Amino acid sequence: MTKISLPSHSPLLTKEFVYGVATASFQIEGGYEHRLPCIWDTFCDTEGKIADSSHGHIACDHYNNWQQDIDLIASLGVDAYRLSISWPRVITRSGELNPQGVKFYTDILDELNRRNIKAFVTLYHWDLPQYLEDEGGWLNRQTAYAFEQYVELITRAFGTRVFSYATLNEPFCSAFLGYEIGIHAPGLVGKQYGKKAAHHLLLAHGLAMKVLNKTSPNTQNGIVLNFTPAYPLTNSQEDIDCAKYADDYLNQWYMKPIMDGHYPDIINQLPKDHLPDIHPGDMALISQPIDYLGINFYTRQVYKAHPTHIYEPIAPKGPLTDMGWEIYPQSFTDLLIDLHKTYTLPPMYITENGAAMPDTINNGEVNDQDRLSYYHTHLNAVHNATEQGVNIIGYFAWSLMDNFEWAEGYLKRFGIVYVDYETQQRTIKASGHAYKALISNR
Ligand code: NCW
Repeated sequence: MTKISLPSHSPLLTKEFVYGVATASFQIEGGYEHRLPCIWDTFCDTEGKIADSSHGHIACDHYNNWQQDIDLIASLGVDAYRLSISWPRVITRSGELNPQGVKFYTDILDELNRRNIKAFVTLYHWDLPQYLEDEGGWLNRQTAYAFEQYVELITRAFGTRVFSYATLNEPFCSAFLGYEIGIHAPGLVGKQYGKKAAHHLLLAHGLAMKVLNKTSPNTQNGIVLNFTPAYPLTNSQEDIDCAKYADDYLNQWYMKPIMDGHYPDIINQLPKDHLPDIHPGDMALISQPIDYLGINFYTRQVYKAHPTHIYEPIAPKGPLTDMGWEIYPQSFTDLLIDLHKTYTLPPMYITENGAAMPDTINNGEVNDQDRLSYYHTHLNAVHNATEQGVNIIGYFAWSLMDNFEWAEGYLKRFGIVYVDYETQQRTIKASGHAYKALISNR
């Protein structure tokens, strides 16, 4: 396969449909000495947490290479670039703006605007300032108010440079992976933490939406959630109940409060010490209207009832990506249709979709047929959902380029552009060329 193709009548082939590429600050920037430490610096310094014992001090050195990287983005012909702001780069220890950090981003935003590339700015993609973690991080309600202040300051500083804001990226990952099973920063383990952290993250989202309505009423403002659809292994009631529980615990826990103003009913089954600390007015803040919903999709999980582990998925059968994640595009269509049936949805962007694959570079070329085919089947899965009335208005490939893949370090490559970390040379992969062709042939 050399091409990503879609049915000729597809809404994904109209000029209005937004195509973009996405990155996140900690994963690409480096420029470590020009910002405050964050929880991922500390996590990387903790033995045994990162597969290759690496860190984010240099990463793709985007801090120094951002101009060439914008050339690269422009050369792909995309309509939009989704980036995140490093909170510890733009805010000082005393909570004021750091002018040098702000300039780094305003220069990038100005350059994107000059080239007519829409800037989709994520305000939090996991790099919490370490000084806030020292006060309890997302277990401390005050962190939500610190986020509110940061959002107020940074969005005023950005003025009219931005097209769209996302408050948070994947609060599931911050709360569950970071504060419940400990495989992401800050690495806490305990069921008594996960839902408490989740609530403060959602509160931070609600507070930030209120700020954005005031400081940036003309941008599209929303949130980015990840979904890993849960399927029962068999039609037995036990397996169906198990998958439903997992879906409520892992996916709908973040969606339902935003859309419906309350947590899934399984909240009534949780032991008291696992419960979030909900104050009067919190759920109203959390469920304020959003202009759009960002959906990140990678894979599904299959569940079999188990006497003790209520939401332990079974090991996936192939085909798998290099992350060990099952490639199952039908579940992308199923997910979008389910959401459409369950909620009254705003327009949606696919804010991330893509695959890590074991790439090799040969004679200056990366022939990543497996990733190319992932994009082909998943874009068609999105198309199939639009046929059933789901309103998807854009799609972002994760990721623009290979980068620091969190607990996997530099071992997993998600880019449509290959990065040689020794030389910082970028090479567009076959998938990147195919993505470019899809966009320009619309
Ligand atoms: S780990 C994760 N990611 C990857 C990361 O690079 C990016 O920053 C994130 O936004 C790629 O996209 C997101 N997300 C976790 C998704 C959970 C999938 C669960 C699979 C379980 C088998």
